[in-house]
Amino acid sequence: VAETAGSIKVAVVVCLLRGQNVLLGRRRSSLGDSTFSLPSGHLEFGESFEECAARELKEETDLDIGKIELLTVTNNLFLDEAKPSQYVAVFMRAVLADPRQEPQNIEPKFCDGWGWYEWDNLPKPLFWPLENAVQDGFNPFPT
Ligand code: 8DG
Ligand code: MG
Ligand code: MG
Repeated sequence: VAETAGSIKVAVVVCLLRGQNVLLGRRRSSLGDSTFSLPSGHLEFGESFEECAARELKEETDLDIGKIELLTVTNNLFLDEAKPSQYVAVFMRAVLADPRQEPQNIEPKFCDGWGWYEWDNLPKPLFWPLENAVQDGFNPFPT
């Protein structure tokens, strides 16, 4: 158990799949700067996971979600920050409402840009919570 009490937050993480590809962006953040991560954001009061995923994806990429479902949950401790935090990360799998829609970089302060990457050939370095999940065998593609 961590010695410093911090805050616990819920993050919703979107695995947006298109064919064999997943959408990733390079972070601009004090957490995991320059690493590749899935679109994500904080769950707001009253939201469902599905609503949060759709809202965050829209805010960050302007993309619209079609079918969406719950995949898994991970528990991530960020102790090296000025304010230690713990995230319960809820991973959702989604596909686009219109597969022809392309991502826009709506929040350039927080992301260098979005791109489609093959799961078997992911860019490096990955944001460490995602890297850990992958190391643990996480795979968002339907089997
Ligand atoms: P918001 O204030 O707009 O709601 O949130 P945000 O600014 O978009 O937050 P974010 O950093 O993009 O995502 C929320 C947090 O989710 C992030 O700081 C750390 C946490 N997180 C995990 N695991 C994972 C993961 O695998 N991928 C991503 N992208 N974030 C994760 O705990
Ligand atoms: Mg975000
Ligand atoms: Mg956000």
